[in-house]
Amino acid sequence: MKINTKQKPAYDIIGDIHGHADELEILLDELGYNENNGHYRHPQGRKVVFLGDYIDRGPKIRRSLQIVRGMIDAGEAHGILGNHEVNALRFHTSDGNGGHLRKNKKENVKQHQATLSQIAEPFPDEWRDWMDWFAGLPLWLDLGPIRAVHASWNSEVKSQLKEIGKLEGETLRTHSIKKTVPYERISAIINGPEAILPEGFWHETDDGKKRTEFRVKWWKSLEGKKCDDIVFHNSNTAMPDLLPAELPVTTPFTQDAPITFFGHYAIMKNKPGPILDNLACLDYGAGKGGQLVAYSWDGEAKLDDSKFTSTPQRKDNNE
Ligand SMILES: [Mn+2]
Repeated sequence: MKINTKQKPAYDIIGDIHGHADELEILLDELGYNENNGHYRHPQGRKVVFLGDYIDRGPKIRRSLQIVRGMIDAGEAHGILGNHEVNALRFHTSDGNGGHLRKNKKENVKQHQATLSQIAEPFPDEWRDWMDWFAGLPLWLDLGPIRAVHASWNSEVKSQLKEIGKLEGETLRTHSIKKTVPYERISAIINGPEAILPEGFWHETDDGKKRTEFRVKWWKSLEGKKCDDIVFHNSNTAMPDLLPAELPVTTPFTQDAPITFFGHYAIMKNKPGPILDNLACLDYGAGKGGQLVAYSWDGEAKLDDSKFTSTPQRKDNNE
């Protein structure tokens, strides 16, 4: 391979795909990638960073996985784990007591149904291979001037999990028991911190579910804030002025931190943009009728509004 040492690394970071392979191919094409020898690559050597949540929800999960893995195997991309891949590993792994690490109950089956119907049931051997591949994906990526994580960057948890290795066998089991420290560590990274609304309050999610937990803006200090200031979700329900009784501990994100990209939060807005000069969420709800979004990074120290690329919103958008 010819290495151009003068060429600075340039990355296209892509948010949660959730089985929308057609949108992924439109986006890759728009970003200048071409499919050659079975995988996409960029003629100028740009690389893709995928932020996890490749599976569930969409119509072409198998094709999405083939594109993502094809690029990673060929050295054209990096990819990290999303909560949906970790959930899948748990869903299909025995807990040693006749159940599974993630209960195969109705709501969990529903969340995973598209993957079950499209891959796990028709191609069980192939599905085992996909799961083996998930297990070896990293929980975050630190590329120096930029970093990537599925939901929330947490330096403390990152140092605690740095030796975790492949998410299989005993490692997967010990990190899959709810209300334990190892489970919470993984959760901090792939689900992000949540708070519980003050007693008597709930909100309705865009799936129509009533929830008392809500996702918080983990890059802010939460002390002394109202729920409205710290909530990060797409609920239409007004938040109470009262503060939750207990708040998760967050480390406020500083201006000198490397540029950090994350997904997971399904922002249902038309115009993508950064949250801070050095922080951007790239999940604009492709799995829920929204857009698939990329940010093209070329070495700049501050994120730039004009460097987001998105696919159009689909007609099945139920907003
Ligand atoms: Mn997610």
